[in-house]
Amino acid sequence: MIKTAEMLGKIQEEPIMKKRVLEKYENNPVVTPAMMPREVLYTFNPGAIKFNGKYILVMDTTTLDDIHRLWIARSDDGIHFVPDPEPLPMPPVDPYHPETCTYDPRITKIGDDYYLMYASDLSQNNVRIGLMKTRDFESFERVCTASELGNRNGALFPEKIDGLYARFDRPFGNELEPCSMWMSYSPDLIFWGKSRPVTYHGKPFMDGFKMGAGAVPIRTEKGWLEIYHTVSTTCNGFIYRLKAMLLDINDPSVIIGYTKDFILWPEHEYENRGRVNNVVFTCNAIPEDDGTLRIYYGAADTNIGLATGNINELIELCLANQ
Ligand code: BMA
Repeated sequence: MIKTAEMLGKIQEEPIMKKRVLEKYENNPVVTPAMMPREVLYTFNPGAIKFNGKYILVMDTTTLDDIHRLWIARSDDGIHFVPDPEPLPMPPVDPYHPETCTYDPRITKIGDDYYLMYASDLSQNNVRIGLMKTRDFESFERVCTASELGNRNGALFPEKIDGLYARFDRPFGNELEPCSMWMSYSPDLIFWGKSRPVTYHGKPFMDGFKMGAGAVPIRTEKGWLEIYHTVSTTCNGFIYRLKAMLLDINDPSVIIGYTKDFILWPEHEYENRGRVNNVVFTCNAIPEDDGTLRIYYGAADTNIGLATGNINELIELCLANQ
């Protein structure tokens, strides 16, 4: 039907309902390179957790030598962050497994330990998953040297599944057939195996051109809630956006629902222009006692934004697509 000008006028007068499942903080970004104590190129993709009542971000920070280093920022209110004077003191590596860039840290609390699972690059084609732990966010102990080639987006589950540690990972495919999210298991956090793709109705689940774990999964009464990233291709390159999925509590390789629509996407200048344009990317979401979920996210690989939503609403959205 062709719409007349009068009809269009009426449509425009109707109130526009634009409630989103995730709302971005109005004064985003919460961290920018300009806030750092020394000149850096980018601050992005933070691991995030609450520790002794404070919010901690372990950020990807690119120093002027173009190396990605982990760097902590701390806050009392989750909005005003103060970066440490220096990058995070990395524990030593063994000579067979040197690390150049360390990035995308995901923080998982197990018992009294806070694990940081991160991507470790020696070169573009030599990406591995590293793991270290801390109890105070001042000093860090290496759990294992990143040694498996061609894997990243490691996100450690906060509890064992069937007696084994569990993680999401994203083994590399190639540019034509990039891999999606997988699960792997380990008896000791060093040797990983029993790997299997994350599945939906028995089939490997693929969303977008590439996809991978985002946040460390959160246990809920309805299943593991996972915020993940999905990558679309356009004429001008990739767009990184976020969705959520719900996974079986006893077998998290099984998807029991997911949000059909994007829940977070780049739209503002601080998300659209930077080291890599059009990217929102998360490593941790913090569940609060009142049911709020705080998602800290990297924006255009340059800044850090905050978005909040309600955990139950996200679960309901996932369960709408089973
Ligand atoms: C991914 C990771 C992220 C980055 C994203 C967009 O592969 O390397 O650190 O935010 O690409 O550049």
